[in-house]
Amino acid sequence: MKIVRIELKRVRLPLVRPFRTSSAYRTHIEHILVRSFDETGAEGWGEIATAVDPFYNAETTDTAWHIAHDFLAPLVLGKEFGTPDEFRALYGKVKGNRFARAGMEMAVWDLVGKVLGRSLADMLGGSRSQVEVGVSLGIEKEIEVLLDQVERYVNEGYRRVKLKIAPGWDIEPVRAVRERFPNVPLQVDANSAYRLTDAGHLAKLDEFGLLLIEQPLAEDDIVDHAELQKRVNTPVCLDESLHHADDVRKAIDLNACRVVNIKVSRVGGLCETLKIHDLCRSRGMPVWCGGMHEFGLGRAANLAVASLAGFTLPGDTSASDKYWKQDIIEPAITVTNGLADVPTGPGLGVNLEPDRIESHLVRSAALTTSGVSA
Ligand code: OSB
Ligand code: MG
Repeated sequence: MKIVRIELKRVRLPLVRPFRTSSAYRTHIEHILVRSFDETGAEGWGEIATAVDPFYNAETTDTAWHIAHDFLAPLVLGKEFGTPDEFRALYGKVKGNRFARAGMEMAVWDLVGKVLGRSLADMLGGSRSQVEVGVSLGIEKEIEVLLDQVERYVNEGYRRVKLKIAPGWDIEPVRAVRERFPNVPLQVDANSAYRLTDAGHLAKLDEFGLLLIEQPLAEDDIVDHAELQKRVNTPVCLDESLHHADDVRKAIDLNACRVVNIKVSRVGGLCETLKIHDLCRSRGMPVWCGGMHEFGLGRAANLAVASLAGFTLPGDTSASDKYWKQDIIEPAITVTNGLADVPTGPGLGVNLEPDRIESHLVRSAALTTSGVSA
């Protein structure tokens, strides 16, 4: 198989509700859709799920455009490959920039699945037809507003609640939620807002019976997290710090975490996701599937990933309507009683809505084996 044409489409969707974390405030999400064609005209789609700012990690939607357009596409166009692993080797010399690489690779998995008539979950080796999902709730101005949000999603059946925390918005909101909802499975995400010197403060979260505390310390750290884990009882979970399977191996060896968040984007794609899943399974490390406010395309990929046996904790893949008034796929992703169906159609198994993509389009480009065509 060869990729002979790649289209990039930057799409901007408004969030139904602004989302605040310790590091960013967002009202819109801008992701790049990758549409790849093989020599027979078959096509596959992927999603580059970057933020527009470098506040989660170093990549942005602009840098991902640059890497995909100026490096990844030229490296793969017209080159023969058999499997997604062989495809990613074509741009193996590109360092970092894993969100851009993940979106490129996703389009090829979709394409291969469509050609073979196999779903992504089937190709990955997934073993469930439905997955348990949770919800991720941003920082609010008032605790009452947060409590209303928790109530809404608990009533909708979500299997666990994740609260974003930051210095000044941590012990109090967590205590308030725990008092009102004594039995809800609860976890928190700090998006790297604390330092090791805050260990004593973070240990105050121990009394709330949290499932985990996600990425309390720096996004480029593993070592301090190991020290922190000795000083708090709540299991530490790493997100930002884990870029690939070797990072995960080191984190496990150092006891830097007791849970791993796997994000397809953050680790550079589905091939690396599988490697990390297999490693964690063999080491008895529980994993769950994180998210980056994906549109329906990336959301479908997350559900396929979460169908793998090692994903034993509910993920962040909420229904489309938690984020979008109108997703770019039809039907949208839905959640009933805290369960989402793993897509069964070929490839990612979703139907894109071209009109919706066009009406939210910010920028597009097309590249072929003979260069840039539009
Ligand atoms: O750290 O997990 C995170 C969203 C954007 C960027 C980073 C994160 C998140 C979330 C929400 O927590 C996950 C989702 O619902 O997509
Ligand atoms: Mg996180």
